[in-house]
Amino acid sequence: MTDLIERLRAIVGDKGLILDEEGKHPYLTDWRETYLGKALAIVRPATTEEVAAVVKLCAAERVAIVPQGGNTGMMGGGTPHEDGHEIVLSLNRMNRILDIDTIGYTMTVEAGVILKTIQETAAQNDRLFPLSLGAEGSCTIGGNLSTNAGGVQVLHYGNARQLVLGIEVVTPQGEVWNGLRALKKDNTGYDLRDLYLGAEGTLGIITKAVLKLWPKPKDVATAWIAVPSPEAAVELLSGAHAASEDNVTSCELMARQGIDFVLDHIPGSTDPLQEKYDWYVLLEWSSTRARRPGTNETGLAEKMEAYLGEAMEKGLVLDAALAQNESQARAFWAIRENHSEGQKREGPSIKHDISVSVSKIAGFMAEGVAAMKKALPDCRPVVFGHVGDGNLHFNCQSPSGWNKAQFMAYHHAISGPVYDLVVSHGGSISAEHGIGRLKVEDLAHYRSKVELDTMRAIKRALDPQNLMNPGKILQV
Ligand code: FAD
Ligand code: 2HG
Ligand code: ZN
Repeated sequence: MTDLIERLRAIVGDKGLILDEEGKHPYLTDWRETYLGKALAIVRPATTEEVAAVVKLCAAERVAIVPQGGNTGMMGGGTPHEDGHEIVLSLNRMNRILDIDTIGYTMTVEAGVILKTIQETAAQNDRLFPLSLGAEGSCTIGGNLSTNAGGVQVLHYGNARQLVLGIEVVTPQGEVWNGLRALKKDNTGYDLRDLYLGAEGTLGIITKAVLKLWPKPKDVATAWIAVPSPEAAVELLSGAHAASEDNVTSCELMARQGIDFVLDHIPGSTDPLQEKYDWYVLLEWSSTRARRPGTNETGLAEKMEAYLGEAMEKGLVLDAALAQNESQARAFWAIRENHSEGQKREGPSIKHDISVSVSKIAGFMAEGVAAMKKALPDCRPVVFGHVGDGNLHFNCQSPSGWNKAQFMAYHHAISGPVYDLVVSHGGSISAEHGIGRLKVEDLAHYRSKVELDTMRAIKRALDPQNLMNPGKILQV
């Protein structure tokens, strides 16, 4: 083993190697602290060539590799196993923006660039990179692409998969595939790019990407809205598409419970409305058309206000606050984006990152809450999410004061009926967080034999030694 470490050191240098237990620790546990693994070393290459050399060495020595970006994943995909035979290959030193092409609306980046840096670089160039999620200050684009991340603007711009043109990948054999093509059209055989996106590091390591950019919005309206029910939220969104002239960029649903956790645990959070309601929507419309000063033309804020007024008359809205400036809009967003942190601070929770078609949300929700309560009457459902995509974080918080072990004893009793219900509504048991380690058995249970056989065939063909993030997504 000393020999392996020395050969790794020869590739990445001292700066690229973490061997002491204290230094390794943050790389060995996931954001939710569900797993605590061990690793021979944390290896941090600085270039694609170094990644390729590390992978070649590991392939020759039959050492498994766990790729890791910002380590914000929810499914334990970036965490090594407990046996300590793997290395963690962190992309966090590959953090350079390589090119921004404002004419062609693309940005080329290394895989370890933090999402927020990409958003800011785009904005400085009067462009938008629309991927946006609560972990954006720490997650990396390589992790976003490897999980096909969603976030809060999917309903307008699509998942991570739709935001990328080309990628560079180091294969499990240590070969470099340069697929960094900035092409919107490219029908040349099997789509290798799409194979690696969402593969959670099980098929290769994404080292670079060419991302798509959009024009930067110039007029944005944001409202925090109390609604009587999830049905009303869905109907409000349905009408908003036309009322906004197809400018709805976010529509997030929240139940009161999640908001209370944020207000209780995140200092500085304040309730935007005076009264308490059961359900809320955070609605945002954005347009690239700037309001011309000195004209009477109506901007998005006025249009939204008029729309919400009509919706109130129809009983779809109970109360609403329209952000008067950017900092108020940011405060609304902070409440939504702090839902995961609020839940974490409150105590143990079981997450169900599910999707059903938008029109089935309301029906599913009533039955789903009943199923959770039947399994554990004192549990506290925490429902929020990207209602415009039919993606709900249909989470379940432990009864007040319970510890993790106590609550996790109910994991299958709670999740089984919820997932059965999702599947019976034609939905998905993982809408955006992937499978990682946490849902390996669920995937095997809920997907058909033909799908699983095809996935296994792909994995075996590309990674015959099963050294690339083994035990994640699939057991082969
Ligand atoms: P990591 O956690 O490091 O890794 C995730 C997976 O990708 C692992 O399997 C890892 O092996 C693999 N991987 C990482 N980098 C590479 C690479 N370069 N090549 C190959 N494989 C790689 N997710 C959403 O989809 N939508 C949300 O709205 C959302 N909100 C979140 C909010 C919070 C507060 C938190 C903590 C997480 C949230 N997530 C969300 C989950 C998470 O942020 C995303 O999955 C994110 O895309 C992971 O990026 P990362 O760099 O942290 O990846
Ligand atoms: C979000 O939408 C994330 O905020 C995290 O996907 C969801 O914590 C969760 O369950
Ligand atoms: Zn989400």
